[in-house]
Amino acid sequence: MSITTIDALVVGAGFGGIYQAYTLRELGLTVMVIDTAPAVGGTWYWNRYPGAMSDTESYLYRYSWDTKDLRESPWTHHYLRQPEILAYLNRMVDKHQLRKTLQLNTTMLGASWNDEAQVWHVETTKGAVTAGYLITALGLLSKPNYPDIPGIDNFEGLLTHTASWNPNLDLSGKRVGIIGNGSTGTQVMTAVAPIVGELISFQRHPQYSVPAGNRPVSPEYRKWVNENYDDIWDQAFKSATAFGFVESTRPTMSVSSEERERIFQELWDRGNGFHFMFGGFGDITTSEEANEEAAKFIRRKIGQIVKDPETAKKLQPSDLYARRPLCDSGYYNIFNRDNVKLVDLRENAIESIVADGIQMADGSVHALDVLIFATGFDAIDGNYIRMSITGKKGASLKEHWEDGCTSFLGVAVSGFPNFFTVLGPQGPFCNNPPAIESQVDFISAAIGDAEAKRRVGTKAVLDLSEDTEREWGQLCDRLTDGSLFKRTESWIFGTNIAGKKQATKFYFGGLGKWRETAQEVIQSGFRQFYRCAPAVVERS
Ligand code: FAD
Ligand code: NA7
Repeated sequence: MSITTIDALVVGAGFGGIYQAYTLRELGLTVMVIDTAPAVGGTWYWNRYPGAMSDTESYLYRYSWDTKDLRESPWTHHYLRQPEILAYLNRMVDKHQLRKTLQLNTTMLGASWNDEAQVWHVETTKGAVTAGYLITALGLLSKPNYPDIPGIDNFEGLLTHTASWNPNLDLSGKRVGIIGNGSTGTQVMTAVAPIVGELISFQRHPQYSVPAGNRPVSPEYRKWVNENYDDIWDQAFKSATAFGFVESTRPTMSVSSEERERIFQELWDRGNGFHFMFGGFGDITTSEEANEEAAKFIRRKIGQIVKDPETAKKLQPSDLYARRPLCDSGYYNIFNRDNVKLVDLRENAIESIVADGIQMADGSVHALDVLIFATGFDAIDGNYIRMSITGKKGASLKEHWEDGCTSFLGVAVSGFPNFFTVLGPQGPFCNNPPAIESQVDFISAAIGDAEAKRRVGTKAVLDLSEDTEREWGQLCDRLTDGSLFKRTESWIFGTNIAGKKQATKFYFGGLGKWRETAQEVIQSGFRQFYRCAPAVVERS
């Protein structure tokens, strides 16, 4: 196989890889983007299951820089469905002539840094690539998690994961079982309940979910967004979550119980999970008492929506309301349908998967034609640690991350020169497109700086100092002190995967503060990357 030599190799053709290619090409570099998938889109190519939808308002689930596209291609609803996002990303690729940078159906197998030649040697399924810069945009939720349930291979029906969905799959009239009731599971169930013959939700933990509030975009709303787009993005980039609202600082218990109820009701009627969790009160994820108030409100709603009291009880969580907040388009209502059943795995666990369905601990079998795994992802570092990426000292990234995955700003790792990650570990916990954009802009600014130095004959390799990475990791850890998220099992701290250690996988300081730190690094001339023993500016 041939060796391709280029300036920069970008791995992943989702939101991150596409914009990364765009900015590097603007710097005048030769760029190649590879992806395992046969098409661009990343998340929005793989997750083509019925009901797949972004839970970020549509005007903020896109790039901020192409405002012309916003005005010329109006969206119809407050939330974007998967086909619209996929079409949007394809439009961006075509409009900005990026298709010729793509090499699809190509998987990166591993990479090693050659310190003498100062290049990365990357092995792919289509041959070797030598690149001055290696930028991975492998996705934070892109390695599907298949739970270890005995008998998976015995199933004679159709078994699929939501993250590798064949859009031609027809579920009409079928007996469908689904394991997983997170954001994905609730979306699929809500979408397919009216068309399947029978739907069985095998539920391990019930979930707190609030309405998404999806509705058509009115002409007045659209006019408002068009006229205020710059200010809207400015606010989002300065905020913590970048979800288009000002995060509240009001303590939950500072208002009377009637006022609290009124505020929760207003948030419920407006819709959006992040808005419900962070828009009304400032301590839902840090104070147990406040958390219980929000939890009680949602539990009460479930009790009101679901007619059968036994089913309602099984759907009401009793643990903390402290995972990435869910929102839905009528999830609880589907349990009022005759063809939808709930199996509580805490009462009767799955024993094994058998030829015609799922066998339970009590010996009963649920007969199924289709079994859906909506069991989430080995998030953040999952796609990294399955490859061998070897840095300057010969150690692999997997070894470097043995005690937990760390980075600086979510984009760089010490000892891995000229290597950058988009949405890598310890990046901001927020709406992802603006985080991606901020990180890509930072990465390209760093590469632009190194290239400018190289043009005047200075040897410039971007190699992050160890202290900087350690200090950022310590800051990320400190920012989780008192967080209720940490006490709940989920992908956010990596505890959804059997055998994985809990690790601080996000920077919880907010996107606005992340951007301030990134700006200071840029203004310092990237001194943290040229081995000058800098100090990270602490913000909390
Ligand atoms: P991805 O879109 O995940 O793309 C990564 C690409 O890398 C994939 O195409 C993959 O094939 C490729 N890849 C991985 N490893 C290799 C390899 N070794 N070689 C070659 N290619 C490789 N975020 C939000 O902010 N708001 C939302 O509402 C929201 N909704 C979501 C709904 C679902 C169902 C899911 C799964 C995620 C959602 N997310 C949401 C998160 C979403 O992943 C990000 O918003 C964003 O799409 C990530 O883009 P990305 O380019 O970083 O990664
Ligand atoms: P999540 O949020 O990780 O949810 C996975 C679901 O799968 C959740 O309900 C899990 O139950 C369930 N699960 C996982 N393994 C098992 C086993 N072995 N048995 C039964 N149930 C199991 O993934 P999603 O895809 O829904 O969402 C991920 C993110 O994508 C989301 O936050 C958005 O950002 C988009 P559990 O609750 O752990 O008991």
